[in-house]
Amino acid sequence: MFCYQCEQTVKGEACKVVGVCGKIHEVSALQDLLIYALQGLALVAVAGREVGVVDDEINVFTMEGVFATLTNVDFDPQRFVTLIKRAVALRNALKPQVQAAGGNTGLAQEACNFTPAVELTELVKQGEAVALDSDPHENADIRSLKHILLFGIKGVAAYADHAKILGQEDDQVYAFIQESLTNTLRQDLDLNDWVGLVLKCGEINLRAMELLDAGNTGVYGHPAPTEVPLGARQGKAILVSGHDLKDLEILLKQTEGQGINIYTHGEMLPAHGYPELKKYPHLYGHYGTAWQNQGKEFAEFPGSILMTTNCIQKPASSYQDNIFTTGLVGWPQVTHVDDKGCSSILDRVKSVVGLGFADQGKDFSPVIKKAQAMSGFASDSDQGKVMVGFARNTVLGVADKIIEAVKNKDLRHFFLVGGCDGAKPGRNYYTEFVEKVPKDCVVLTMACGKFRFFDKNLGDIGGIPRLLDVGQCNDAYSAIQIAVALANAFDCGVNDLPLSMIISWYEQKAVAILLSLFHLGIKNIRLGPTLPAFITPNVLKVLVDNFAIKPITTPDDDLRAILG
Ligand code: SF4
Ligand code: SF3
Repeated sequence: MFCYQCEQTVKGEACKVVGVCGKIHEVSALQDLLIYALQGLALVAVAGREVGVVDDEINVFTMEGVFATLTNVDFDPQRFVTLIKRAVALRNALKPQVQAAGGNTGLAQEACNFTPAVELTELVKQGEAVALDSDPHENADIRSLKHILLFGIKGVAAYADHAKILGQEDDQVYAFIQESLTNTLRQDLDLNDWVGLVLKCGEINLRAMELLDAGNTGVYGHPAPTEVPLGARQGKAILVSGHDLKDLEILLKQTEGQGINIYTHGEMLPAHGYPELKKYPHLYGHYGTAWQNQGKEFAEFPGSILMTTNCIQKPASSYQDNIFTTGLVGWPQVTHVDDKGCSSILDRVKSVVGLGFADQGKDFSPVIKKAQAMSGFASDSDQGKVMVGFARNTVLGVADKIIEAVKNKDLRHFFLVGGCDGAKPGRNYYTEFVEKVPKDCVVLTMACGKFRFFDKNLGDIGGIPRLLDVGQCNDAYSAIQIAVALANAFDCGVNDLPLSMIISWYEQKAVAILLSLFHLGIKNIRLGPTLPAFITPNVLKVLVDNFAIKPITTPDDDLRAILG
């Protein structure tokens, strides 16, 4: 195997034997083969688009297939076998339609003609042949940019999938994912072409995040400042982790009046700020911290656990029977709650005729039954509270106050300290950084990296809290909108604001967000804990020359460099 798509890759180079994330060689090969099968499907889909043949099912399938290969989403080999075979079946069914419409289906390309093997071991061999390092003669810089694009569209696919679940779609996002898959097969593009495609990925990702923002706020309302208890309430309990607000809503509806308290974990924390979610009195509080601590935290939770989307880790035997997956997330031998009987097309029809996308056919009764059979919390416990709900609507609602504080020099600087958390010790940088931020500065945060400091009381500046939780990584659009609105208010560019971005990355959604920031021309981002293994020195030079991106150093040095 050869996988280097995330930050924790072995020795900062690549996972070659087994993934640090727990991905085994077999799954890695099947993921590579799925991407290859999707490239073949995309070749036909792109040719179809040229002659007006656009297939909704293929658009959504391609997006979901790409998302399934994102770090910590799906570790189940059988599900990848199903996806590979489905990709080829869809490709074969589309070809004659495209041909009938006069399209050139690119029949000469191997990816268009590949037939998946019947046996798993043979499929794995097919996957090995198309691994990311399978062409030893490929120019290293071209490969770097090609893989930035591939990993970028994994992030785009993740955001677009979340948006689609909430009824928000834009065909240009599907088209870009398909075009990018076909472009990653091309040998005729030069470095400039690749840089252009990578920046275009940032632009499309911004659109995907905008759709998701519209989905989240359209369905659940704008997040409002909300106190979230970190302790427990006596009684039966279910823990929901991942990023999917729709799954949480379905579960809240299906547990109403049953005496079960619902707790959020990891990136589900911001759910408490949404009016249409916090109205459920049994959405009680938040339990635990970021994804990499789930082994300990899930083992200690006295109820069932629902894992929506990334980031799942190998479940310990102590809780393997208590954890359930849904959506695109999967782990072998873990019970999966799917949405059988409700195809994407049916979703769309329901939505159009006003039936909404009420529950997508999901039935969480196995999760609920397990919670009822478990002990739950024996007593109430108070472990403090945190505040959430400082997304764009709330922050911009007090823009006047913020502008006045900046003009009066009461508020010197904003720091956006956000991004992914992870297991490496170097990530203590982010805790220390926030602790050392001077008292006349505000910290905006988002995504799971905030669990390094989310429960710190930083006080306020004239009523403006010094720690503002904008939301999940899925809410990066909200943070960008805050920055753009402040720039407009001060009649300057985002780069001229007293704002510094201190970003932590782990998986490919963060790659897509970085590309969006580059697309917007945002400079001087400090990135850590380490730079991606898939960026070559020459590509890094392009990024440094154009965007002045820099690695984090120490909190003291970085603060001194920023504030003088
Ligand atoms: Fe390694 Fe990350 Fe790939 Fe997992 S996703 S195999 S940890 S590089
Ligand atoms: Fe975190 Fe996975 Fe990236 Fe959503 S939960 S930010 S790592």
